[in-house]
Amino acid sequence: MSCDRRGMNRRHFLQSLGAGVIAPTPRFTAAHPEATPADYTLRIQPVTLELTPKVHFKTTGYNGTAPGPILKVPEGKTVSIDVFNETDATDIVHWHGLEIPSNVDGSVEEGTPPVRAHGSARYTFVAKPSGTRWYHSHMPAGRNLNRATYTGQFGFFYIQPKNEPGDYDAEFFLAFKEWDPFWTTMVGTGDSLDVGYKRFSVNDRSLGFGEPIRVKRGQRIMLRMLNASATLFRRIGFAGHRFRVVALDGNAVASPQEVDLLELGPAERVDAQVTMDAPGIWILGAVDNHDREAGMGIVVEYAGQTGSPVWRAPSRKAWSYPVFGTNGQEQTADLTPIPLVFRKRFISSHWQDKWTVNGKEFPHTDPIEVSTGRRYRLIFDNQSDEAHPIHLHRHTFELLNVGGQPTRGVRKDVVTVAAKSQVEVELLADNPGPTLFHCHNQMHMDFGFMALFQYAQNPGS
Ligand SMILES: [Cu+2]
Repeated sequence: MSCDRRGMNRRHFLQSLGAGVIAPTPRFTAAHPEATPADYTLRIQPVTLELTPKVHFKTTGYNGTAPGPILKVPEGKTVSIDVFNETDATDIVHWHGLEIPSNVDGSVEEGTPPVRAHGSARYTFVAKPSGTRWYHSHMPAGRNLNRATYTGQFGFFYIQPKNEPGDYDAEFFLAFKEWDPFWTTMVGTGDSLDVGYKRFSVNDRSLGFGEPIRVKRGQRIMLRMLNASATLFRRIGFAGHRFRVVALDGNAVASPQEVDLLELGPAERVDAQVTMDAPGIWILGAVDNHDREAGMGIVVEYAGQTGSPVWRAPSRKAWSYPVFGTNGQEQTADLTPIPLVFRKRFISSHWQDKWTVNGKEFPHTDPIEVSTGRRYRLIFDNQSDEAHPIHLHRHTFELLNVGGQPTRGVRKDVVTVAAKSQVEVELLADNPGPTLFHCHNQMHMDFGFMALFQYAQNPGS
């Protein structure tokens, strides 16, 4: 993890001793005489959630809560985070959307050491780039629905830009999450296994049971939203209001637009401003009636207003990334193409499907080789009949073409590739080190949908 010596010190070493847990990795044994405590501590712990009053539900989270604490760090700051694993299973924390070295990124596939059961680790890195990032467990779950992103192990990691525009009166962090997963079969051909959920929430409360978002007429609010689902796409509306989308996956978009409806694949983020100009008591939540009524929503309450919260379905249901970009006519001839073909392999009914990248399942997928400083056109060719949230670690890519529509100016780290369609993105290979590439659907990544980008060794470097 932290090979950076700023992260190793005697006080931390002693703290580790005091807690009776020392990860047997070199960073803890090379103690320094000068001590500094970590900036943050995350404790992986069992948590009991009360999404609705007096109904208790057990999962795993950070620091006794789920979501975990919101980490707010200025861009460019060197941040140290101690992770104590107080569970009986190995885990790891991934810093999603940060451009940091492989050995602290939080992926064992890239070479980050895992955090053993009852062990600890310190992660030290420079927080960048600015924007709405997040952190979450990055273990395989396989058939165990009490692991990884099926649990409450997630939280916001907001990296404050050096010059925060600040043209809003209040900001709110909203994570959309399903709980209590169970195995079911997929509607459609084959009866393959799929995951269903019994409970739904925004942050740690179901609709109607948490504190409302309290606003005043005339305010402008900033909503920083995350789909923390392990497997599900999410459509979100805000009765009586429109979202002005200003950033996707934390990155400012070229053309901010007002929309009625947001769509977020697993791990995607949307930052949207809303002008509070419709006094009342409203619901912001899932467009899907079942999931919203089962808890995926939050009440927005104007000062001085009373009554029951009102839901109205968005009038227009379209969502498309290029709306937030430019026409994308810039020269792209110097990009080296890398085709990545995604296919499903049906195994049998009541069994998980397997997934292939260029014909092979992880860990047998071929490494994708890139060279430092070069630009690539990644061609995500989804030949399956399901949409996939495609994620690349440690890098931000720019959308070039979405289902035949050229664009520029939308930069992301997860992109939803619709069924039987293609998305092309530009990647600048500027962060050497093993880099994980995968579908962010936990079940898909666990059953083959993963590959590793490798940087070529440059002669003389
Ligand atoms: Cu997928």
